[in-house]
Amino acid sequence: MTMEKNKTSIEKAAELLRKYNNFLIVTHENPDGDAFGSGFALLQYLRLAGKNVELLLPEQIPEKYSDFTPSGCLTYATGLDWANFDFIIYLDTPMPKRAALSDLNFKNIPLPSLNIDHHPDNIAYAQWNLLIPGAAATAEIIFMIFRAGAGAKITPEIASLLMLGIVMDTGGFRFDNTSPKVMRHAAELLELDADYHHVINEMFFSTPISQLQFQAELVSHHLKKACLGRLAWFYVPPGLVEKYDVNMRNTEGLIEALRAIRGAEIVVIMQNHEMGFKISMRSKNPEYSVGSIARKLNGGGHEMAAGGLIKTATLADAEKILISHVEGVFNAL
Ligand SMILES: [Mn+2]
Repeated sequence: MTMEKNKTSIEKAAELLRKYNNFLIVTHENPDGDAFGSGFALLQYLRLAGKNVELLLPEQIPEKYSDFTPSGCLTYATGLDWANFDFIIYLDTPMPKRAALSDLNFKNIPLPSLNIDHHPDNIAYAQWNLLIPGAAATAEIIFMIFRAGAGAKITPEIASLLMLGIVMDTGGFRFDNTSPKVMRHAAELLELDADYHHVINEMFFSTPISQLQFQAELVSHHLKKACLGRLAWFYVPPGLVEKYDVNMRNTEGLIEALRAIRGAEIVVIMQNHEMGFKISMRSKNPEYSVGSIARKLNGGGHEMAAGGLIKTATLADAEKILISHVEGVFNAL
């Protein structure tokens, strides 16, 4: 397979960061805490190493990350001049179509590239591909590269940003990807003076009241169950987001309310989409892969956390399709 051919090592990735001088960092659409944490950390580290570097982001940064956002992030892809860059780094992005490149065509980008990721379905699309599916977060891989010596030191600010990525992708060290290794790496980040309390406060203890009320209405009126309660989901009806004036981009923790339900093994948030219904799924049991469901439903992701799109006109059809796929996973054992 070609995928083996262009795989690279942590040492080689560190060497590439030392060698090139003008970096463009790109992460995935709808960036999450790991995309922001690893992107911001890499941005600040390369700046400290004296490099020119820009982080391309697809949208305004969600409120909860504003405290961690370094100055000078490039928020929109308009007016990118390739002459300003000699290297592009993709973070946490399993395939080009998920990259937050705005209207740029991936195939036309005239730069050597490095793809750093922990998604198991990464298709190794770059010139160099550092793919570690056993890592809990892309931020964990970035930490290993910095530790190997990539031209700067890991300041407390950079350690905090790496911690942010790790904390968000492990759900605060609660999810199944919480390995002994990631806990050791987190301990090293604490020793480097990562501000853990600030990260935890901003990520988990700063929910706006309107968002909790939005969640309460979902629990009271829009919580559905199937498969004897082993499948639970929220359908977010049109208008509810407006009623509470919440931004779905700020509700990363919403699915945790479903995950908390006793007996639920696969949990889903379903929302309207112009082509049907968008689903975000989590599994609480490593034997039940939501990644396998996502790959059949126009999506992808990790085995325990994945998303897709059900292309139907009606909610009832979308729910039928969801239930049949989840039953398939439950019955496969
Ligand atoms: Mn990630």
